[in-house]
Amino acid sequence: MSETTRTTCPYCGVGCGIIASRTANGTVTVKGDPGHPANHGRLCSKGSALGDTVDLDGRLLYPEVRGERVSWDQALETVASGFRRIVAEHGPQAVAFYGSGQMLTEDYYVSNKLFKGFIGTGNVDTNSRLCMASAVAGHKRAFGSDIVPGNYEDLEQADLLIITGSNLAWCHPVIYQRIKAAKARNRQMRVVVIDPRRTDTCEIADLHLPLAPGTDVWLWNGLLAHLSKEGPVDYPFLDAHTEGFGSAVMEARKQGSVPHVAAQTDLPDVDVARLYRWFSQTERTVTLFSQGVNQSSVGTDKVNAIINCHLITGRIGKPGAGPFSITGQPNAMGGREVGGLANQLAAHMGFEEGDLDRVRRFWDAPNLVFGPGHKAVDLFQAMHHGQIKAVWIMATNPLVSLPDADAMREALRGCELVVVSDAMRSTDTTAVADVLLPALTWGEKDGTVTNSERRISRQRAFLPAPGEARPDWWALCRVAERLGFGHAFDYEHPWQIFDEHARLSAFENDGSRDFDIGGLAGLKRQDYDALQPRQWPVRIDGEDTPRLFEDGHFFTANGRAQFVMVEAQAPANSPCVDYPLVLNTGRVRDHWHTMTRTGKAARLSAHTVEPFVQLHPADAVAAGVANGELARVRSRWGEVIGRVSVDRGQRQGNVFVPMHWNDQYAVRGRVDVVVNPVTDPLSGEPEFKHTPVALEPLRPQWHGFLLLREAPAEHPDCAWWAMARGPAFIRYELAGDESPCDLPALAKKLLRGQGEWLEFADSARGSYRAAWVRGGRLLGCLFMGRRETLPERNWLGGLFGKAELEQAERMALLSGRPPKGEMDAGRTVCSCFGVGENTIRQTIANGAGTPEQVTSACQAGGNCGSCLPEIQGLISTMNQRTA
Ligand SMILES: Nc1nc2c(c(=O)[nH]1)N[C@H]1C(S)=C(S)[C@@H](COP(=O)(O)OP(=O)(O)OC[C@H]3O[C@@H](n4cnc5c(=O)[nH]c(N)nc54)[C@H](O)[C@@H]3O)O[C@H]1N2
Ligand SMILES: Nc1nc2c(c(=O)[nH]1)N[C@H]1C(S)=C(S)[C@@H](COP(=O)(O)OP(=O)(O)OC[C@H]3O[C@@H](n4cnc5c(=O)[nH]c(N)nc54)[C@H](O)[C@@H]3O)O[C@H]1N2
Ligand code: SF4
Ligand SMILES: [Mo]
Repeated sequence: MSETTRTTCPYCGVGCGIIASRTANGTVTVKGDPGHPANHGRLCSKGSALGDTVDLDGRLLYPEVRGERVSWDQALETVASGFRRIVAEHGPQAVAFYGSGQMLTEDYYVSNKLFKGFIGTGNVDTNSRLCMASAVAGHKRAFGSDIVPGNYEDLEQADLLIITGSNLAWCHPVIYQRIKAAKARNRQMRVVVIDPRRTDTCEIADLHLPLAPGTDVWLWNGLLAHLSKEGPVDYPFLDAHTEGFGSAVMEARKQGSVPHVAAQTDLPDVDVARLYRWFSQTERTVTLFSQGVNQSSVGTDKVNAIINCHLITGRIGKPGAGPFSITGQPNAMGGREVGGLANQLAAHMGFEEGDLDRVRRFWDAPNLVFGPGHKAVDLFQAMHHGQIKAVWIMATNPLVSLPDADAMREALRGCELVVVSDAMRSTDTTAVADVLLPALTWGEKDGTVTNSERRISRQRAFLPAPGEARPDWWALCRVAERLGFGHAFDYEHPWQIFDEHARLSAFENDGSRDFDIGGLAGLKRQDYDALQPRQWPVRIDGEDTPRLFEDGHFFTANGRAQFVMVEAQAPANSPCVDYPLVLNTGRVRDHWHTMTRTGKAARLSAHTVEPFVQLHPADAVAAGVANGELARVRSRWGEVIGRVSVDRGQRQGNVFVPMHWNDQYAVRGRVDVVVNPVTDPLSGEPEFKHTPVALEPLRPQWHGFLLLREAPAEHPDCAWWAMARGPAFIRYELAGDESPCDLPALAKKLLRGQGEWLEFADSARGSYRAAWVRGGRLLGCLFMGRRETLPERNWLGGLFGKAELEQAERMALLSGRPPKGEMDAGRTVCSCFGVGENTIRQTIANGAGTPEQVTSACQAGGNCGSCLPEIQGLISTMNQRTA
């Protein structure tokens, strides 16, 4: 017997509905909810593997103060008395809250109310500053409020879909699949991808524009100028519903014509012209954008340059037309709704006197803050300067995710009181906390989240609360109580918090504010528990709003959308002689952010096992690095180490390093140590995609890998390692500077323990191999050598799944190769069925010419489909070679 619960995926902003089942023995399985409008039953690789991530391994289960386990009472008292003292001595601006788009709306609401309304500090910001802030600022400039006007169906109904600064295939895979299916249905549909890199998303592109990084405004201004001359211009819409057309177009025309734009963006003239022609010709055009647009020192301008082109053509608020900011985190949208950003108050209200007065009355807030506080990067810099002395961090890991991350670590170390609410015991951030508060996480917590298309869905608990972990709202309310504000925080269930939030959104609103969910106020507890996905605004009439601006009404003072005059500018820091390359950072398909959840799942970890540095072949030659070597990427701020991956899809002059690795998973794997702490002047969003860097080879004396059945108490003691979990083993990639002749001694140190040793040393070649077997079971194996070329790991890893090794396997063990001359499956491509790249290549070589044929031959791609773009990529490259 198993119980099933409908809930929502905790990863990306697609917000897929999930049906989770839990059997009596505690095993959790998940499947896509066919009834949820975001995914209609689909899930991607990360969502499908959720069941593998809910174990309690590594969880923070009890409160701690300075490393000692304490009772909740003691922990809460430490937090409350610390905040009370610092506010008394230095005023409320000396304390801060730093939250996350992974908090539920109810948690977020309470944190904002407590800090802005009762403690009285404006220093409440969130990791959404690192993510959505430029979209928010761009929306506000153009629409007068932070609105994504369209919905997912618009993406399917478009005849031209421009995907810019987004690797949708990896980061929003279910939306990518919906678009791919729509394209298969609608032969007219065209997809353009604008991204300096050739990503898997390009597999559905009719045109890929690998523009020079940071040059988006040139491209869009050029388009605006083109449209203003060649049309179409929607004059009736311009006249009735917009303002600022003339100056925006004048500025854009300074950009010059196609050849000038092409030169600035380093794109072929014909491709720029093609984009402009398609845009001109296609009424149903959607522009979907993400972090390649937002995370930039000119991010807000990029957003408005895009929106300008939709305004001039009147392509907004219509089916299949509009700008579409796709949300990163599951609840970045909900956080914006409650006022989680330092420059918002609550319920999409700002700091104008009317809003302040309204919120003050509604909350009966004694200490309502009067104006905006520090934005994320500034907030940590204010800690560094001693202006902020206490901070409560919730559901985010800033020492991995903020730029200039080592300086941020110093900032936290210098803080008098650092409180961290997390679900995991050991993260880079919990390592510097004074107080640790154990939080419930996905599967255990209960509340709501809002996805990219403004759809509010319930996350429901289906697992018991482990240890002493508690909901985040609960911890906030208990501290509020101790600070003397108990009467305003006496909630017993998230349902009451949601109700208050809904009432505030409708309070004295009368259509003046976009965010209004008054129709969801006054729900009974059972109605809240049963709440179906709803798309805001849901005003008092109770109707959902799939699309906004259909009536041409915007939320600016005069109701008109604003064209914004944007001047094209280069990013803040340019490459130079010492730092000749541009560092771009982002995501891989199967990891989520700082890996605290996905790092637990073997099938997700198998896709990319170590941090990498991807670069163009010409840059590899110039830097003197070869594919598969280790390299160091340095900037003025710090350095990171990764495995070199030479790839023609990378623009020359650019290197890409993933954001995920951190001190828990690798030595010097945190790329944000290298990233410049430059931010967009309007949105405060960091420039994660553009840091000048230098690259150099790292030439350790030896390379190796270690597979162990049990996780060791400590990470290996060698110069470099990166760790990944396998199905029944832990994998370490290793490198060190000891002389190869010391390898046997070093191996003994790494493979501590008893059992039967099998070993093979070839001192002439400087290589060493050992395995450690007990009772016929493989406990560990270690391969070391002068070069990176070591056996593949898959077959060896598979031996850990065996109760007893066969004689032939034992014999073959130290060769690292399957005994009967079989092939090692290679790096995992399909994480659902564990199908490796070598197997897929073999299948293609045997005649499979389409992803469907690959699936039917070897299963790869047959479940969630997240690997289909990669399979298509393998087919294309292999066909190119044979052609
Ligand atoms: N697998 C996975 N999925 C995720 C996440 C995850 O951690 N893992 N995180 C979620 C979150 S919070 C977010 S915010 C989203 C992010 O989703 P995306 O924004 O799609 O992901 P990124 O990899 O950060 O970057 C997107 C692309 O921007 C490109 N880019 C860089 N510079 C420029 C430029 O100057 N102009 C243009 N046009 N493009 C540029 C990069 O090459 C990159 O391919 O993903 C969400 N989904
Ligand atoms: N270089 C570079 N850096 C980036 C980016 C980039 O593209 N490049 N992208 C930026 C973006 S868009 C984002 S969104 C950020 C993301 O960066 P972070 O928010 O720092 O990353 P996460 O790993 O998602 O951190 C979530 C933390 O919350 C914990 N947690 C999980 N569930 C709960 C819960 O219910 N309650 C509590 N209290 N804790 C919980 C997890 O264990 C984890 O420690 O990174 C940013 N940093
Ligand atoms: S696309 Fe994948 S990660 Fe995003 S919500 Fe859906 S299942 Fe979760
Ligand atoms: Mo994000």
